[in-house]
Amino acid sequence: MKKNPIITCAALLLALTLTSCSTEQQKKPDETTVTTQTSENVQTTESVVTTQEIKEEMSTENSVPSISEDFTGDKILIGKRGSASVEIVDDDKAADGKALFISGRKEAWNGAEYKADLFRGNEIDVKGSFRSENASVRVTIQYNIQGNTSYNMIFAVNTKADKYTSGNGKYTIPANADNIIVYVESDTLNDIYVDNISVDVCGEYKYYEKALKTELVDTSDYPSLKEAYADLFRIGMAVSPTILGKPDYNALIKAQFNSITCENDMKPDAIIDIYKSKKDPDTYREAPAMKFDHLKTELNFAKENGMTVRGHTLVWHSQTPEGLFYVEYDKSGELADRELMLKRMENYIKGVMEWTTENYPGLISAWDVVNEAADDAGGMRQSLWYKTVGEDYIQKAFEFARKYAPEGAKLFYNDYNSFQKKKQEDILAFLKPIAEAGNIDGVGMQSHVGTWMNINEYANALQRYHDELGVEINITELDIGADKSDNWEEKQGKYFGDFMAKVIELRKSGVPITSLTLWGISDSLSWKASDRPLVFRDDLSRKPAFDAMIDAAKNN
Ligand code: 9MR
Repeated sequence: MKKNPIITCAALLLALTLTSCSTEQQKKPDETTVTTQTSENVQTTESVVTTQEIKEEMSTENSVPSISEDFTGDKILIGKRGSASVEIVDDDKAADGKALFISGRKEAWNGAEYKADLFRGNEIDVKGSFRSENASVRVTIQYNIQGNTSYNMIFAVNTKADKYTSGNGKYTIPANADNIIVYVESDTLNDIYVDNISVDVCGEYKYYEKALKTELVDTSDYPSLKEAYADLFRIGMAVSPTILGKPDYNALIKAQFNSITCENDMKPDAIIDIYKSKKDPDTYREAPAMKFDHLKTELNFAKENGMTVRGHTLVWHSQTPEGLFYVEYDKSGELADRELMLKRMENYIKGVMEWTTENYPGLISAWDVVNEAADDAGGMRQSLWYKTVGEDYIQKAFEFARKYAPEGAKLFYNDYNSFQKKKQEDILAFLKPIAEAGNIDGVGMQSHVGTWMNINEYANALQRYHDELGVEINITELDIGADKSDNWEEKQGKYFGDFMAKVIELRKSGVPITSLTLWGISDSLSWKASDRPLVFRDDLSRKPAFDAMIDAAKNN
C-alpha cells in the first residue's frame, strides 16, 4: 500500500504516542560521528520535490513534518545528490516490489537527499533499508550554523547486494541550523537500492519555522517585567541564537529581562568536543577537548545589555556525549572507571569556569552544577555519572565547582518536579552533606508545570529547601502549560497571577528567591509548544499571563 509522504497532525500525534521515539521529558541525543567530507567537495542539487512542497502539503497549522516512503508512488520527496542519478525501479527484493535506485556515484557523498529545514530544533528518528554490494551505507545530516557546515552520521549499516539491511538512528538538530539536508551515502561507489525510508520527529514538534515567519507586533509600549520585579528578584528567559539575531526579539528581551540562560549552548554536548577527544584519546585522556566559540553570541548579548547569565549546566545525564564515559571516548569500548571520570569531571568544570571567568568576568551569576540527579521512581538516577563515579558524584561535582568558581558565582542544584513530596525527600537527602560542607548556594526549581499543579504544595517545597539546606532559591525554567478549554488563555493568566502572588509572598516572608526565569520567549518557540506555556504569543503579543505577572508585582 502506498504511504502518504506527509502524515497530518492527528495521525502523527497518534503515531508519536506509538513510535519508539521517547516522549520522556529529557532525551539524550545520539552520539554521532563526523564524516570525512568537507564543505568544498559538496554540491547539492534540487530534490525531486522541494521543502516548499512539503510545507504546502501540511494542511493544518500544527501539522508535524514527516517523511515516509516505500517508493510505490510516483511522487517522491527524495532527490539526487552530487553526480548520482536516482530513479524508482521494480525490485523483487524490496518490501513492496519498488525501490529507489541510486547509480552513477563518483564520490562517496554522492547519493540521495532530503531537504529537512522543517525539522530544525527537533530530535528526529530516521529509518531505512538498503542494499549495495559490500558497503557501509550511511545516513548523514548536513547543516550550516553561522556559516560553518557540519556533517554528522545518523547511522550506518553494513550492506550486502542480495538482501536489504535495515538501520535506524536518532539525531537532535540544533535550533539555529540552516540548510538542513539528510542524505544517503556510502564508503564505496557501488550502486545503492533504498527501501522504506522515514524521518519522524521524536516527542513534541517544535515549529520554529512557523514562529519565525509570523509577523511580529510592536512591543515597545509593554510594561517591563524586570522593572516590575526590580525589588524582588531578577527576571530571566532561556535564549537561543535563533532569535537573538532578530531585532524585534532582541528589543523585547532587552526591555523585559535582566538575566538569560542559554537554552542549549552551555550544556556538555555543546561544549565537549567529543570527536576531537575520540580522535586523540591519549592527549585528551583526563580532560576532554572543549569548544566555546558558539557561546559568544549569547554571552556578548548579555554583557552588552547589562544582564547576568545562569550557567546551565555542568553535570547532567542528558545532552552529554555518551563517549565521555568511555576510556577511549568510544561507546563500543571500555567504560571509564571512577578515577578517570573524576579527573574528566574536574577538568571539565575547571575548563568551563576558566574560560567563562577569563572571557566574561562576573557575567555568570549562578551555575546549575548538577542537573536532574533524582530519579522519578525514587532515589538517585542511575545515570552514567552514577555508574562510573558512584553515588558521591554529586558531592564531587559541587566540590570541584566550588574549587574553580570565581567569587560571587552561586552554585545550584537544579531539577524538575522537585516540589513533589517523594522527589523532594530524595533531593534533600543527597544535598544535605553538600550543604553541610558549604558547597551549595541554591536550589533551582525548573518548574515545567501546568495549571494542574497545587501552588501551596509548590510553595512548601521552596520554603523547605531554604529551611533545611540554608540556601537560596531560583525558579529556573518556568513554563505553565494551558489546558484545552476554550478560555484557556484567561485560565492560564489567572493561574500565572496566583502563582506569582504566592512566590512574591514567600519572597517577602524571607525565602531568598533571587531569580525567576521563563523557559523561552513565545509559545511556538517553547520546547513544549502545544501546551502554549509562555507569556507571549507567536507574534509577541502579550497573553493574559504576561499582564497577570505585571499585576502580581503591583498588587502583592
Ligand atoms: O529547551 C531545551 C530543548 O531545546 C532541548 O531540546 C532539550 C533537550 O534535552 O532541553 C531543553 O531544556 C531542558 C533543560 O535543559 C533542562 N530541564 C528540562 C528542559 C526542557 O526539556
